[in-house]
Amino acid sequence: MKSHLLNFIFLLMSLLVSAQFEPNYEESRVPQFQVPDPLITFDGKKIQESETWMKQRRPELLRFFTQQVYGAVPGDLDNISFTVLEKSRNALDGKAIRKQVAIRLQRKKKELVVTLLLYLPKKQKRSPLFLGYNFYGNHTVGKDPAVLVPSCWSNNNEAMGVIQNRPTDASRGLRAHRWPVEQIIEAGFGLCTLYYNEVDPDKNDLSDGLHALFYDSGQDMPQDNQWGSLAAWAFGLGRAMDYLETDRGVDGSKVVVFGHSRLGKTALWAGATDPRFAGVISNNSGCGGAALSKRQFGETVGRINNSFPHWFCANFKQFNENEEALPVDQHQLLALIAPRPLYVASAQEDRWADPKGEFLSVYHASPVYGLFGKQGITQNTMPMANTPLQNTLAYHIRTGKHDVTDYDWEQYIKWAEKFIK
Ligand code: GTR
Repeated sequence: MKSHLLNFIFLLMSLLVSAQFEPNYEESRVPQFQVPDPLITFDGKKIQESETWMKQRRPELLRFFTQQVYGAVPGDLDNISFTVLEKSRNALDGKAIRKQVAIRLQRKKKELVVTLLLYLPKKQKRSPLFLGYNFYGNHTVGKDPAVLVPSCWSNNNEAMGVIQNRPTDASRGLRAHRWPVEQIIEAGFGLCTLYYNEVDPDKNDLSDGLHALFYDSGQDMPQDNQWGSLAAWAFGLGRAMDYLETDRGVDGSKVVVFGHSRLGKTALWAGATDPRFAGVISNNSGCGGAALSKRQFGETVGRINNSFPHWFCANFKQFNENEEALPVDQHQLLALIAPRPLYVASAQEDRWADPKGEFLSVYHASPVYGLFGKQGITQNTMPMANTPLQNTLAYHIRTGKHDVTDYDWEQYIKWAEKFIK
């Protein structure tokens, strides 16, 4: 009898705990909240012109996201240099130029080398270009046998050809479906990609990669307001941009930074912190990316910080299960990119990333674009699936899962032809 009672109590408790920790996928259970107004300063002043946005409001928001969300870059590099490792004028059946470039980052006698893979259309001199990280190595974006296999630490994944924590030739081309290189080249854009684990390994000890390069001697953790991995990856995109500005085949004023999922969060932060990026594309970036945190729909601040304690700065953990205390929300991250073109995309089955929260974020960033005379998204209801809204601010939700598809790229190319080229 006693053990029955104990079992019953145990069952009841686990039900209560799981109800509390079960992600919310019900619109009716989204808490009531006020969307912080991007055009009212922290001390209550209304912003009415683009100049005061740029001089007052934007800097205070950027400071908040830097100090409390993604973390500050802790210093400067001593040196950066570029070496072309390989080049061909006959890539992709003669349609493209391929380059592989080593970026050497040096600081206090330490160094980190990151490899860029570039494809540039042959038909023009200087190309606008999409820049984005890949998840498994440059050699996974296509079947091209000349692409170098990285040798850095990687998460074991036999299906993706990562064995004993190293990528292998077996993963060549396994992510080609996410990178329609031919179509990109055909449309007159270049593509530059790099492997995110080369920049900062995606594991939570923060012992290596860019973090190690910037530690003072004896230090093995960033300070509470200093960068997590997302900010380190964003910094890496900036260094790729440093190279792209020197490449005569690239139009450095037309580089669009692109990313999917955690790398979509990264692309947004890169766009917010580095004004050289002419445009930004966030594909299914979700929590800590485009989605409004205060909706607590799907992945929440507490969940993301528990699963990936190394992505954000330590200060961000004060908002675990405490989103209402946030004086900002992610639409203000999007607004930091204004007036530059920005595309946010969701997938219908990607509820974990909260498509509606991603849409509303674009909607609530729109008044800031309006200050600059740029068109955002003015309808406050979500468009139907597969019916993109493409202004300077653009949004689509497509049918299907968390992924990057040909459909997504078709939209990005069409939009970039209009707003970047
Ligand atoms: C998930 C994470 C998401 C998203 C995704 C990804 O596990 O919860 O925020 O970043 O990983 O990057 O693939």
